[in-house]
Amino acid sequence: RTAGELAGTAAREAAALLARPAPGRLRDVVPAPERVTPDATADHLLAADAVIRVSADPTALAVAEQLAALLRPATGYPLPVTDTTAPTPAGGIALDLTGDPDLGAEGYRLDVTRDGVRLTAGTAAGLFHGVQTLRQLLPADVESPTPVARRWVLPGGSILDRPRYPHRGAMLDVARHFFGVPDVLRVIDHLARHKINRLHLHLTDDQGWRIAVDSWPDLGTVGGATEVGGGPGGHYTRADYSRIVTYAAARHITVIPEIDLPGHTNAALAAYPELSPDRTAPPPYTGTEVGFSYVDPAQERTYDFVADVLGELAALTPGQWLHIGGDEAFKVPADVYAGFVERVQRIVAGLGKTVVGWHQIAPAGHVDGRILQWWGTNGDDPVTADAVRRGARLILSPGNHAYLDMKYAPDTPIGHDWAGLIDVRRAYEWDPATHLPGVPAEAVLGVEAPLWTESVTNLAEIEFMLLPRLPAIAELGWSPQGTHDWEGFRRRLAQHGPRWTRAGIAFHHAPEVPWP
Ligand code: TNX
Repeated sequence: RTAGELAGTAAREAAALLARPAPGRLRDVVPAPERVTPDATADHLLAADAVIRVSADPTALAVAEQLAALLRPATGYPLPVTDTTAPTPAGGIALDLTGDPDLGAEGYRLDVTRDGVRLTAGTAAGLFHGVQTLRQLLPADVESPTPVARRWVLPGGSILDRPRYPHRGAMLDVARHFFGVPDVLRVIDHLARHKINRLHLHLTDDQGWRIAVDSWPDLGTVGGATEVGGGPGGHYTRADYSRIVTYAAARHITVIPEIDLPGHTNAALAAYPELSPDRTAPPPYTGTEVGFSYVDPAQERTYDFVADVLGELAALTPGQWLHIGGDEAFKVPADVYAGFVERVQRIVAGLGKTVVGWHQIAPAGHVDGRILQWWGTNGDDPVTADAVRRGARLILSPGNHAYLDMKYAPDTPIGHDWAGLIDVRRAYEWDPATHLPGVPAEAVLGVEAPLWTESVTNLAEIEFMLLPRLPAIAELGWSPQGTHDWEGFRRRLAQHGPRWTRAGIAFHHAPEVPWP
């Protein structure tokens, strides 16, 4: 569908919603919290003069300001933030950072009573995730950018919540089509809503190089000047990239940048023919084939290039991880490929970062802490299982469940189907702990939903492919296995359609979800 048609659908949904607002329920949270204890006698009416009180800590204060900024537009309430512990009028929201060590690095506790609302956590990240829950418990109108005159009631009871996995990621391919900073920031907002804590940026591929590198300046200016279909492409300046990283960090999301090596490098070769095996610049590539390009693993200059690029990127990236790609280098013989990956892994380790790579890097030797991102469609993968025995850990992105570039159904206007069709149920119905036979559950760090963008050209199309499948993957990463239940999930998910519509977010009205 075109953006116009999606917007039309959105407008109709908005009208329907205004006619019959749905009551909020403590269980309608996605991803499902670990423990929910409703108390129907304890609903809380947010007062127009409510105050947000917060522990005197700058990171907690930042979360309190974010909460106020979320609630002010729709409520029209002033919601002043104060770190004073002095008694304030009843009916406020308290954010308490002194919380219980059991809540871990990202957990929180939410108590809603008639007299007030209290969020408790041991970390600012925990408070932030609790704020996302609070937001989902208010009526969908809370997503309105302008004031709505109504009562703002939170369902009474308490929630205790902690993530199942430390890695809950989404990947955006900004190489096949380039997306500017505002689009990426908006995607980050969508991740934050669902308690996703990693944004993997696929920054380079055959069709474009998207990050400025001072020591190899033509990578961005020449390598970035194309994209699939022949559009103008683009690249991030260092300042652009830092803006993305900072915006994500403020939402407790770590950016994991990927430089795909040694294959998927046509854009780099077009900018620097000296990296190419025949020292000749290939023409810019705007098609969608894979596996034809590679940087020459047989010359030292290539490793200078890798060290310079990863060195600059490491310096710009506060997070712990650098993703080195490694997929589909079909033209590089297996032994040469393994040697190349081992050298690149050592470069990353030397920069003090942890290596992430697509699971094709499995045959290479182990380096401390390395993480494989598994994107297969058949869980019977002895090579990956062997790398795990040698110490690797896994992020699971099974192509036939988590690939958000797959079509929902045969008539989905964009997307691929090489890994099958992925409707919401298929995105949801798998278990990360047991998906790969021969891999112990402890080796799984979490899940990630990649969005490849050969066929995705604008923000509306990104949102259409992301929603409502991203919440399914987010729930697999966050919620305890015991909450896993398709019927419950689709009912909870349905309550989010009106929220997205209210926020002006395009999404796919998947037929298997009972949208209100
Ligand atoms: C495979 S998944 C690729 C990408 C494509 C994607 C399309 C992976 C590591 N490599 O280069 O964009 O399929 O679905």
